[in-house]
Amino acid sequence: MKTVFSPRHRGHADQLELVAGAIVPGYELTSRAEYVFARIKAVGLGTILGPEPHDLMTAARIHRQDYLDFLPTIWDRWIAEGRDGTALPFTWPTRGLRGDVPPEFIDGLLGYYSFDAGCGIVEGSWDAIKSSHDVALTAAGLVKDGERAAFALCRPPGHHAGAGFMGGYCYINNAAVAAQWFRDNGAKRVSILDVDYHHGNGTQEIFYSRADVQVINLHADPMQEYPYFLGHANERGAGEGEGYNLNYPMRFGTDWARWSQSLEDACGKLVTYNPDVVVVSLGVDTFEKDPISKFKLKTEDFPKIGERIAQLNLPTLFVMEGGYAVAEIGVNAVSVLTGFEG
Ligand code: SP5
Ligand code: ZN
Repeated sequence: MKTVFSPRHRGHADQLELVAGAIVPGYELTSRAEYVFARIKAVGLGTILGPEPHDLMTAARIHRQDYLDFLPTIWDRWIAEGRDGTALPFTWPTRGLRGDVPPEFIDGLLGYYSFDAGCGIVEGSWDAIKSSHDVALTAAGLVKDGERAAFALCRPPGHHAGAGFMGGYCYINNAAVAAQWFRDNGAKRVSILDVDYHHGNGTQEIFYSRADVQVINLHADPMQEYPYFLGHANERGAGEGEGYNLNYPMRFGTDWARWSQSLEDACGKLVTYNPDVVVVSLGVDTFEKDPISKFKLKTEDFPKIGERIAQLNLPTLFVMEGGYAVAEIGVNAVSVLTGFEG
């Protein structure tokens, strides 16, 4: 399997985040992608390519244009105020406040275009975000051109980013852009299978009213876990999209026996939908030793995820999402891919 990777992710570094009552070094470290990259080389997974530059036309079909216009300007606006460090929001338009009027000032804009303080921006962040987007579209192109599968080693990740907001370490929704690109390039139906520990709230929001992209999420129950405010089982899509959004929330402590039941059910629904291509939002933060997660998947379980997805016998794009136990993330992510290859 070919991998697409960009060293430009390294510009998104040393960003801070707000978690558990403290501003701390972000869990979404540059070393994450480097461990996966090193493991791909170590096991000889296949050729590693750099991304081709892509414009943001496809991204603009799933993200709001004003949001896409704002992202590249954040750091300069922050610096213009005499700030340094990490650009972070601290005020959000929740219920009872206006969510339809973007303020003029950077602090207001950061809150307007986000849902948490997990998306810090530093000087090199936009270039890394853009490179991650390019990685996803370049890997999608490989699948369209006939590869059975490809791996987009995206960093930063994307599945928490919605049409008009960042959050959860995600800025552009790489998997959603890739799914839209497949639709615009001949695929009639696309399934997104999100196996990250956290609910892919952004992906769900983007496609919620659409029947042409099926969104399936396996994740920690939002009653217990981030992102808390989306991901319940009764969210099944709206309008034409009714029935094309599927959520499998699971409780803290979920192990392979339980998790794989959800995967099995999800795969059945996916086969019934009969997509032309599958986009896998590949988070490996379901791992038992993940520092921010509470599922119990073991290293030996990750190849089985790949094996099951391979049985779908469909063109497949893997898009890197979360996973934070840095030493093991490379082994676990690449194990999904080698499991897929059989
Ligand atoms: C892409 C992705 O996996 N994003 C995840 C964002 C999670 N942000 C909230 C993290 C909360 C961590 N709380 C536990 C702290 C352990 N000391
Ligand atoms: Zn996650």
